[in-house]
Amino acid sequence: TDIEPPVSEPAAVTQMKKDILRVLRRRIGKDQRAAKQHDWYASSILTLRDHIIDAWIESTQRTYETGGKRVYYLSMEFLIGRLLRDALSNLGVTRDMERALASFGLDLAELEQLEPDAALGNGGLGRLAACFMESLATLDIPAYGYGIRYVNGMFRQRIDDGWQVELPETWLAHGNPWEFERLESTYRIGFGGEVVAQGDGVMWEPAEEVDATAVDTPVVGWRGKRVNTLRLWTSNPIDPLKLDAFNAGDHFGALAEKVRAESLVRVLYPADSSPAGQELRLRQEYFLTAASIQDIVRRHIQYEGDIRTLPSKAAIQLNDTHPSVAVAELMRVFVDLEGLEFNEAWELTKQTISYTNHTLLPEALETWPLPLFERLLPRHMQIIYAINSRVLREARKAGCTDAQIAAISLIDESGERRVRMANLAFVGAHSINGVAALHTELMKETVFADLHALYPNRINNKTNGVTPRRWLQQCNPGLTKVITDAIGPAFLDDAGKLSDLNPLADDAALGERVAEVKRANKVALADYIKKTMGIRLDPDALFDVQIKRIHEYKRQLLNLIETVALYDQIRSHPERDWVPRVKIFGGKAAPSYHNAKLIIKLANDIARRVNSDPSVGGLLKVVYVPNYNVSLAERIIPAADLSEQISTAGMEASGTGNMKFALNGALTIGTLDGANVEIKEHVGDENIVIFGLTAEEVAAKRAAGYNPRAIIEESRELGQALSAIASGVFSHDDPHRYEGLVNGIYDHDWFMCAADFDAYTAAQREVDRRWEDVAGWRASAIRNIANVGWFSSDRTISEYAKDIWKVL
Ligand code: DL6
Repeated sequence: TDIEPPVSEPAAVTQMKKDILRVLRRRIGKDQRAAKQHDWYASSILTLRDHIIDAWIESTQRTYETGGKRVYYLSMEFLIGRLLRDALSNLGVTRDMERALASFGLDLAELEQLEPDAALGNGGLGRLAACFMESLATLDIPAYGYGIRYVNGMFRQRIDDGWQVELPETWLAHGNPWEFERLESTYRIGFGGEVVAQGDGVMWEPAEEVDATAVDTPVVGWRGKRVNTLRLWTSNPIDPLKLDAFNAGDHFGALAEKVRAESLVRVLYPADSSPAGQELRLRQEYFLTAASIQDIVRRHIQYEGDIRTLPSKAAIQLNDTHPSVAVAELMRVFVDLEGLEFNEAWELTKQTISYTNHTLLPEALETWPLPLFERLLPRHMQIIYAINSRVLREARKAGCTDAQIAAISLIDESGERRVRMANLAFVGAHSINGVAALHTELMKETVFADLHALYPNRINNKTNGVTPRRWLQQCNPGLTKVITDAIGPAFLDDAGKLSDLNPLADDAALGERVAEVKRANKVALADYIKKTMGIRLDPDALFDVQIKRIHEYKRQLLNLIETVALYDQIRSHPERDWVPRVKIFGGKAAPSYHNAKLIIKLANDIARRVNSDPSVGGLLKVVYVPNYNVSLAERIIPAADLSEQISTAGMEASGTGNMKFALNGALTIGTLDGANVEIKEHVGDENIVIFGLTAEEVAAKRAAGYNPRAIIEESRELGQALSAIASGVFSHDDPHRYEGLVNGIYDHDWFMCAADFDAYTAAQREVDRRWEDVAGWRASAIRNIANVGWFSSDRTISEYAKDIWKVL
């Protein structure tokens, strides 16, 4: 490790070089000559991790010393992505690392590609949790994220002949240099069994038990201000090897407990909007919740001594209903283990817990069959009954009707009896928040109307946000540099300061520089697509992007139908001045979601046909990028000109992709749905293209009896596009493939593609018109960047901190 530094080398770089070589030798067991790329990658992370540890320990100590209140964010999903660039950049040592590695002939950008995406989440909800963790550390709020360390995260998507194929994601195959296993933080988690009388009370005697062990990952805030902990639980058998069974020759039986325990954390359920409904999922939810609550209570008792002060020292946020069994578990701890009276326990529980709702889709609201719930968690079932009788008595006293009482009840009695997790979370929380203004209003009017009437002060709004570190600074260094040159670096610490760009929006020189960066990002994306998919793209074409989970309400199908209509138009009117477009799609479908998988196939079928048709003359290209994930988003978003946010109004709770695109200077084409409504208010009507029915109009149309067939018969373009798809123009190998999909639009069109089609095509032509006004487009792009600083997750988290957690 004796290095002679070049004269001009900063001391920090020299030190970094020494550190990397020491780690390589001592921890990886290699010297410079023997080291492979992966060894350098691991050494770089371990070196950086050593830097982080001091700040981590210091942050923890500071919280203990000041006796501060901690935030606990319970989430079944954390969609983290890669951490190397994030940690380097937040610590301000990217350049040092680059130079240190360059001195060994290595390229940091190449090493970064070796890091697997930590994909412990499906989509929006999981990525929001990851942005929140980074913002909590940035705002210097003591916080723990609690989740599950899935061995296989979100599946890897391969596109075979246009079809989605799911493969296991093996992110841990080469180990995970970021994490620390904390064997001392191990808790016993029970399932099943019975409840027995004990003294004056009762005690749960589970039939099965596993151990939950903490595995910690440091989360570094901007400028390294604080390092918080993401604590993921892994499961271990209590008795890993039954030696007597093994010795008796039952080799598999001897390991059965180990296999059962490990299967608990084996996979992330890959459906984002419909509960899996399987016992293993409920076990996972309880496993996460029970381990986290034991950890929280243990820490509290250790430092405060008195369980009654828990609400003043701990704020537990439930990310959707997945961990909402926490309400019953905390009650169980208070009553059965700590000996509190039910009433007091109930007040403490409500003061400690708060809940975020992320969807109004009725099929996404989690419920569990009562017999299953009772078999797995018998004591929790008793507690839920006790809470229910209390709540329903309150409702009766408040004058609720039978119908209202049925809607408020924690038990759905309408068919097979089921436990309603959203109602449990609602009654057990002092705050219930939606994730965008419209969504929050709809919560009050629809799914929670009766609960809201009974408890009118609980629902509040916290519009989502995204971390500008990952979604601007790290993914788009070119744009970050241009902005810094234009308005100085203050926006790096306060995204609201991006508004200083507003007076410069029409400045031609700035417009030119922003456009140059966008073009460079498009060239880089085009290179990637050429290399990985063999499709050549024109970087001067308009890059029109829809990347997100594939779901009918998100209406990728509407975009595809419009693509077919455009394809038709270009061929019929080659004399017109068409704006060259590249339509980029990406996203995963839940493996059991038939129509979503068919939509992926359709996109690929359309792409194959359009891309090989010389008569469109390069005016239209269609690309389906396989295996969309966080890292791909970081590549695609900075290269987008147009952001497709076209869900049926009233169905997308918020969206966060919409914010990332705008922050990177893309214009949005979108409906008045989710956070689009607020983006429009911030960027101004002239800098966004809004079309289609409003949420109110969607509801009214449905109520009045919606007739898509009549609309299709009126719209020539729509009719032609649909019949082309249905008749097999894009599927010669199986002409009937899309008949069912298209018939669905004729027959019921639940997501109102037909109703919005004409407005959508008109909006697309409006986009073309704006694009042709080069200066106008550039000014709009700058106004988008300037006015979406408000959608920083720092703003969101500071609102949670002040209004809900009371920690700021
Ligand atoms: O709040 C984060 C994110 C929203 O931006 C999306 O609009 C919403 O669809 C998403 N919900 C989910 C899972 N749905 N459920 N349950 O990812 O949350």
